[in-house]
Parts: sequence; structure tokens; C-alpha cells
Amino acid sequence: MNTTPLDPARRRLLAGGAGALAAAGLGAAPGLARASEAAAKEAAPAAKPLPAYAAWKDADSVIVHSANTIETRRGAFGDGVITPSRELYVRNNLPPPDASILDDRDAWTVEIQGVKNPRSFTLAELKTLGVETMATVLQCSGNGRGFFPHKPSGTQWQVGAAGCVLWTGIPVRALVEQLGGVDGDLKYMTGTGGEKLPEGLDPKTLMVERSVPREAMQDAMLAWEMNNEPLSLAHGGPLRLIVPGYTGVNNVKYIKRLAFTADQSPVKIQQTSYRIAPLDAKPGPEHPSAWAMTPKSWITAPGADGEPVKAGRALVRGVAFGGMHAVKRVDVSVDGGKTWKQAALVGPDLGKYAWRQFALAVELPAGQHTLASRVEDSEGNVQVENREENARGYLNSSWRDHALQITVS
Ligand SMILES: Nc1nc2c(c(=O)[nH]1)N[C@H]1C(S)=C(S)[C@@H](COP(=O)(O)O)O[C@H]1N2
Ligand SMILES: [Mo]
Repeated sequence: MNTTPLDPARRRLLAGGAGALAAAGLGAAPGLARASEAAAKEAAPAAKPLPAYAAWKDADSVIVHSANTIETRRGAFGDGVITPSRELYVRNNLPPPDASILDDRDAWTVEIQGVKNPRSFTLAELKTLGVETMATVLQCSGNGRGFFPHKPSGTQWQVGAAGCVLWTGIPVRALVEQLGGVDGDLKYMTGTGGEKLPEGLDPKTLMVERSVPREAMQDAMLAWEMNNEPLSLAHGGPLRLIVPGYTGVNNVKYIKRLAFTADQSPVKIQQTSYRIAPLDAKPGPEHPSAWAMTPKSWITAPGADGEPVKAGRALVRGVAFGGMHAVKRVDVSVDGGKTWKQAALVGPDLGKYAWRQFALAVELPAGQHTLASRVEDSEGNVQVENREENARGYLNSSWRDHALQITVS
């Protein structure tokens, strides 16, 4: 089960009265709505409040797991390609820095190292050197962890630790060229986050510093805008590294240093966290790092978050991405994967690192249905049927796990 019938989204939908019901395409009698509302209020657990630094998020569109982990509801993605900032998930390994770091954005400095002419730049200076906009899927390595049966430790994300976002900033490649190129045979690009670390603890156990293969530089960006607005504190303002196609953790927020390095960062978050290790193993540097994302899709409508579905014609919709490659096609099943039909790709194509929306018109008779989707990328890689079991529950792209059970009446 992906949703419970009395989860907070449904409660709000029902509590929203005639307007919300009409918007959901449900012409229920007002008396019935009131009765459901009363029943739902009794049973639903209290939703956690949004933390102060993310108070501007749309509370109805998100699930607050903790002050540092907030996910988007499956039913909130909507039918536009870009995830609105107020609905986008948030994940912090440490509390975010003080909001005062945004007081003078242009004065923020970043060190560029491991190039022929290393130096530091203010954000104001970076803005004079180059600018571009790109769309990428930002997805936490642990998105879908909630579907692993062994209950790995960490946030029990369902589908919503992901979004498709527009970034504006300077391409790393352009910046590196202006600094004379990478200095020698350095294998990694390493980004360091600007969090203030608590005193008295070993910085290596806490610091957010991530290394990715140097080639990732080709499409990477130092971004100062998200979705056409100055980057918020929650999402890494004033400046953030974006590594398209790589999982969320590699997209370092509040970036203070971007370095080309011979080795991967020695810190814990690189060496032992975010490693894809067998169930019985202690994760370590010998296991692959959570880097490239794999082809993945999921259904977002109808019937997400317990939204009622009426029998008859329905448009099954969802989102699909390839990770490192463009989406070629998406197939949809309404019988739990026994039969499939090709869906139409809709909306603008914002490039290979963005996701595509898809839609398929179907007839849904009354009863229980399992809606599933399966994406294939331009290289012929198909979304996996079953998750790759791993100790910490990373990179779940299983179409079975992400199928949506709905009740049609
Ligand atoms: N400096 C810094 N960068 C960070 C993190 C962090 O805790 N500190 N969390 C990472 C993780 S695990 C993810 S999934 C993404 C989340 O990005 P978002 O909060 O903008 O959605 O940021 C990554 N970059
Ligand atoms: Mo993450």
C-alpha cells in the first residue's frame, strides 16, 4: 500500500468542502463530505509543522517527516513539468546555516581549486562570467526507501523526495576554462558545503563534502537561481552545485569550495554513507557510491493520496526520467504489470536531465486497480521491475514498488 485512506491529504481534501471536491471531479453530497471529514479528523495523526526555514512551503503539498526531511505528496506533482518551489522536497544532513548568509548574496565567496589558476570568486563576480539555465531532476538517493521491506534506517521516503527544477547559474565547464583548465590528471570534482559545524566534534564525521567523477563537470553548474527566483536557504542559497543526472546528495548546497581532486573526499558522507552495499555488509569505500540515477517513473494521478476516483474514462498521468539519458518511451499498466500500453509524452521536453510528463487514457471499471508505469531511456535501459536490495535503501527505481493501488467507485 502506498497510501492510507485517511492520510492528511485526503483529510484536507475532504475538509476543503465543495470547492475541493469539485476540483477533484467528485460531486459528493455535502452531508457525506461532512461525515467523512469528521471520521477522518478522528483517525488522522497530527501533521508535523514546517520548520521555520521552510515555512514558506505549501503545507498541503508536502509530508513533513522531520525538520530536515520534507517530501512532496504523490498527488501534488500536478501536470506541469516544473515542480513549484513551494512543493519541492527538502533534505538536510545538518541544520541549514543561519538565514543571515542570504543578507548579502553577492558577497558570498567560493574557492575554485585544482585548476591551473585557482582563486576565489564572489557571487557578484561569478555572475559576470557566464550564465545558462537548465532543468534537472533533483532526487534524494533514498527516495523510495519506504518500500524496502527490511526497513533501512533513514527517512522512509515514498515517491516525493524528487522534483524537476530549473537552475540558473554558470556552467562549471565555462568557469574552469576561464581558469586555465583542470590542473593535471585529477579524477574527481569535489564540492564542500558551507554549514557551520558544531565545535568539539570531528568535522569529518559531519561535513557535507561530496566527490563525483571529473567527467560530471561537463554538464555541472554553480547555480544562484531556482525556478527563476534567487536560491532559497532551504535549497542551498546563495550558491549551489548542480550535478545533472546524479542523486541529490551530490548537489552540494551553500557551496564554499569546488575543487578538482586526486581522491574522493575523506569525509564520512563520501566514504561510508551513500554506498550501495549488500544487505549484510557494513557500507564502506569498497562499495559503489550513490552517483548516477537510474531510469524511473511513477504514476501521480488519478487516485494518489487517497483521492476518490469515479468509474469510467480516466487519464493516467505521471513523471518519468532516465537519470543520465533522455526518456524514449513510457508504458502504463492498469492491471499491476500484466499488460502494458504506451503512454503519450506530453509537455515541453526540457532536455535529457529533466523529467517528462506522460498520460494514457483508460477505462476504469469500479473495483481495485494497480496502476504502474515503466520508462525506457534513449539507450534502451528499462526501469527495473524489482528493487536492488541494499543495506541503506538507496536508488529504488522498482516499478513494482512504485505502483499505485486505487479503489474506483
Ligand atoms: N551543504 C549541503 N548540501 C546538501 C545537503 C546537505 O545537508 N548540506 N543534502 C544533500 C541531500 S542528501 C539531498 S537529497 C539534496 C536535497 O536538496 P534540496 O533540499 O534542495 O531538495 O541536497 C544535498 N546537498
Ligand atoms: Mo539525499
